[in-house]
Amino acid sequence: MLTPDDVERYRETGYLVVADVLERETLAELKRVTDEIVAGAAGITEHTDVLDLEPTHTPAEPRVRRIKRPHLAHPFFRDLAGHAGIMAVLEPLIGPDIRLRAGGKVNMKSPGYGAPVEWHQDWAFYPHTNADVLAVGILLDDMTADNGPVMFLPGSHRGDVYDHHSYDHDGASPLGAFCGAINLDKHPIDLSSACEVYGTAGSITVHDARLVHGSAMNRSDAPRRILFYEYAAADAWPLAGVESMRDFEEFNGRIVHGEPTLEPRVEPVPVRMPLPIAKFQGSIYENQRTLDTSFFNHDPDRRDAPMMNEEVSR
Ligand SMILES: O=C(O)CCC(=O)C(=O)O
Repeated sequence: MLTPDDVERYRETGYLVVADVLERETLAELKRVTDEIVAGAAGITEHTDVLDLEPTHTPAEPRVRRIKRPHLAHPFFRDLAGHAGIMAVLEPLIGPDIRLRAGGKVNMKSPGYGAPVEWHQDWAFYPHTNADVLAVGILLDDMTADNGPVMFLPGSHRGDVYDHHSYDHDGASPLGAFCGAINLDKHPIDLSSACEVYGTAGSITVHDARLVHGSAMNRSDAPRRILFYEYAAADAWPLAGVESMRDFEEFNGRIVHGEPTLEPRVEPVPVRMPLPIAKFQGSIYENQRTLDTSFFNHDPDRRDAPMMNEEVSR
């Protein structure tokens, strides 16, 4: 259960870490199911609907970057999305009626090469009719200073929605194309107060969909796997084109707590649509390939170099 101070801190900073939310057996099962799905990467050459691969993946030496839409990949993940401990944390933040988003992922961040994620706001991918939208990160491993912890920029959820478009690749329209990462050339945001977040396996992070966040490559010997579920208040509806509602049964089938509604709550939230769609599809890592200037070092062969590329570190 969150205290009123926890809720206040969440409203102020845009994120929280809650320790030991998963029971020991649930965490063990989460790791087992994750390993089982990742084992499916042996022998494959291309990304699939379930697995997103590191650029250095080979069929003989499989390297998985992400399990996509885990709630569709295994019934365990669908059940875990409604975990009573997670719901107890979310209810004071976004109310009792809660829908799981159609996305979600397990970001694998394997030892030695697990990929960075460039700075972004989830809201840029999926704006809704109101701001009661957030993501929960369930730690499969201890997250430490060494294994590519998530970094959050406190308070940034109350500011602008930044440009997540790139402009200089072949065939880009005058509006550019969505690239899933903040254009730091256009918005030289002060990232010096960004906080690395640590926690033990079985703990959860919670962050507001508008919070600026990212993470560096995992250069350590320890894995850093996080299962991210994205949730919205049942009356926060995805804006047209962001998520299909044509299969309304499926849409409402993702209510994990409380009741669905036919009356979206519409509030004056800032919106930039993630359109035209990103040139590379399938995952945030693919979307971010067309970012004009990357912030993080993406080269596992240079893992002793600074984690932020020198020419852009500010
Ligand atoms: O895995 C991480 O470090 C951050 C992930 C993230 O923000 C995302 O995949 O949207």
